[in-house]
Amino acid sequence: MRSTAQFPDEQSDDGRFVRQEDRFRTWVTADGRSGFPAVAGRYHLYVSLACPWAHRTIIVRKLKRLEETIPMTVVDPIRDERGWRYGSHFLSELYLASDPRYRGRVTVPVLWDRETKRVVSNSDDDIMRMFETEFNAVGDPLPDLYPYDLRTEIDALNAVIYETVNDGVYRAGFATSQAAYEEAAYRVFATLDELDSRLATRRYLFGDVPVETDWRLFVTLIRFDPVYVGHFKCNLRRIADYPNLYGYLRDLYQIPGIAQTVDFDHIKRHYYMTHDDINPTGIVPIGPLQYLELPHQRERLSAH
Ligand SMILES: N[C@@H](CCC(=O)N[C@@H](CS)C(=O)NCC(=O)O)C(=O)O
Repeated sequence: MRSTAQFPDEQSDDGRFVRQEDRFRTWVTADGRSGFPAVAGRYHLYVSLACPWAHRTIIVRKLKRLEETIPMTVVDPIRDERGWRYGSHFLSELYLASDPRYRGRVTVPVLWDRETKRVVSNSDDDIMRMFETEFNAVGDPLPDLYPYDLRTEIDALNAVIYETVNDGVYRAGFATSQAAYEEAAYRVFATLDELDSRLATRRYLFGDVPVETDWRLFVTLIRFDPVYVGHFKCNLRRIADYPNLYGYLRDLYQIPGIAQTVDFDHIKRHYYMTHDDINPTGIVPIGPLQYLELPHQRERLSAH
């Protein structure tokens, strides 16, 4: 095994990438019982446009019409050894203000409370859910991205997609042994193959309307051909090679407001220029050409 892991503290002895736990997991609630009531103007979201986990929270903020309620700061796409930065500030300042002993990786997304001046959450899963369910009185109750009667199934599919696809591409890309890489990479494609079949008869993962699982998957699919195929060596197939996943990706991309949340320049520059252990030259590839505006013809799968 080579010793040059991208994140040495998150590497197992057999060369696997084992992601750190989220440190801040307080909840903003509609009724304020947590001490953090869902009111307009109190919270601030810090994101990177490159990061798939942050991207999920940007999409939910947009779909739930929370852009005025929850202002957002976009960090620079390139990190140096001092971490994420915006203007003359570093994201680490927010972490250290909340916990002076914090020694983990400083990650996006971050939901910051302007009143107590601390990080409420650095968990994208939790931030998505808060935006989906707790801000209905100040945002928009529709679309319902976490419908009550589907919650068990949504949670189950989220878990598979997280482990094998969302984090799966990172497990492949950050592996430092051939065995760990192959195991993770094959699992990525096993799940993508299954999802492609599932999407042969359904417009979205759970039927006629997208739910949070679709957006959780979207953020990985949109980065797949430009980044994960090359940079993370997930190259058995491209999304563009999948008959159903490719149309599904275009369908989601063409939903009003979504294309504006996708910044391929930040995405490509971030991955290829920041992970210097896996791309030491920092050269950013010129391709691929993409055709995400092409008709997707998936309306035919809708019941109405
Ligand atoms: N578990 C976090 C994951 C966030 C994460 O890993 N973000 C990456 C960017 S894609 C990051 O900020 N990395 C900072 C670093 O690697 O130092 C979440 O759920 O939000």
